[in-house]
Amino acid sequence: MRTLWQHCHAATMTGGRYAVIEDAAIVTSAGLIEWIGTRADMPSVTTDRVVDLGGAWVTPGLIDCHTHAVFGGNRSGEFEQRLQGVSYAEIAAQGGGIASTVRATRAASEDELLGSARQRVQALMRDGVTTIEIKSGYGLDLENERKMLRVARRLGEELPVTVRSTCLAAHAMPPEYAGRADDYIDHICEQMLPALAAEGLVDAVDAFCEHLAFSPAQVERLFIKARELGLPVKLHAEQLSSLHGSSLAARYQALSADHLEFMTEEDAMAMAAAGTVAVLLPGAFYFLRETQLPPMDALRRHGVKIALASDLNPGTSPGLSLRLMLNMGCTCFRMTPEEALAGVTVHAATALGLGDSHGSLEVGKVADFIAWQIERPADLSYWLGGDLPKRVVRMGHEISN
Ligand code: DI6
Ligand code: FE
Repeated sequence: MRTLWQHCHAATMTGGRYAVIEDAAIVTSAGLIEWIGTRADMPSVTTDRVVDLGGAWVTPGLIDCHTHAVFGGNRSGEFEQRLQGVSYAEIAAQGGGIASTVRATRAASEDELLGSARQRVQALMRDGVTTIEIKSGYGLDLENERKMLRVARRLGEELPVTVRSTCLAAHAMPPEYAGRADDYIDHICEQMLPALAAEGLVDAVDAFCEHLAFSPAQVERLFIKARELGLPVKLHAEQLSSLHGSSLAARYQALSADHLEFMTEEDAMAMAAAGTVAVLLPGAFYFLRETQLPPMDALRRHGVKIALASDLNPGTSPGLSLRLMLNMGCTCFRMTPEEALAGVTVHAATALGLGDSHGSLEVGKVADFIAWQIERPADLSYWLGGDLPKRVVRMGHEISN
């Protein structure tokens, strides 16, 4: 079925930048964009259907390229403790933090995890998200990491959203390996990752590179294994301190390095040279009341692609709105609304290895787009969340949300 979508303006995001077509027409067919341009330039084609978008602004479907959407329980009690002055590190030292979510996730059945994650993913979808990355990392053993990754796959099968799954087994130390981080990394490399990859559950491999998690040397062993298995890598780096994990990620042609508040100019240069995307997570910055800002000027000066994501997780960013992250990217990190929009479309696609098929409105790409009833694209960053009127098109078909 060939559909013509017209009476709209399009923010195409082609070439990795904010680019606009006024009075645009979009022809979709077989789930792909067959033609896009100004209505005046449209060649005469026969279409099965013509849709009037009522003067809407069309953007690519939004992409949330960093989430931990699957987990058991929640940590609102720890939020209250932190408001009383207890730090994230102190809570972790008392057996809370990631460890408490690991206990709750292990205790939950696959169907229970699916049920709670479905609601969170649907909340993101109501914001115009058509592609989402979901990490494991609260199971920390083969059986429970598998359970999380299976939930991620099932969400992609049952909801109209494209899901990329990332194995984050190297997120924290499982209690069984307390004090034996190198042994746990060996276990991931020799047992867990090969098994999960063979089951088709892993699209990318991630790790948490930090003093309270894994060292650059341990992460590198994991990256070598990922390369052997033909899997791309990404990394949580420089969130709380500077270990140059982002430079390490760049050396392994990582799809992305994420967080980055404490990165250096040299890290930015390495990432630019490797094409590694900087994924900024203003929800975690805000929720932890962080004050160290990512080096925006260095990232821009060296031409690093910048993505924005929710980091949806129970400990540091219970963020159910990617559009709220657009606002926070602008307000907290001084991004422009154009940069923020590129960060949840074209650069987010690259951060997931989907740059050839998603993230911009151009011929041959998947026809995922949102027609927003807004006056200007900057409105997407301006409102603090909330449900903006819109129509969501995924793979060329309008879906209700
Ligand atoms: N960095 C984060 O912000 C989350 N994971 C990570 O590596 C925190 C996850 C949690 O506290 O549950
Ligand atoms: Fe994260």
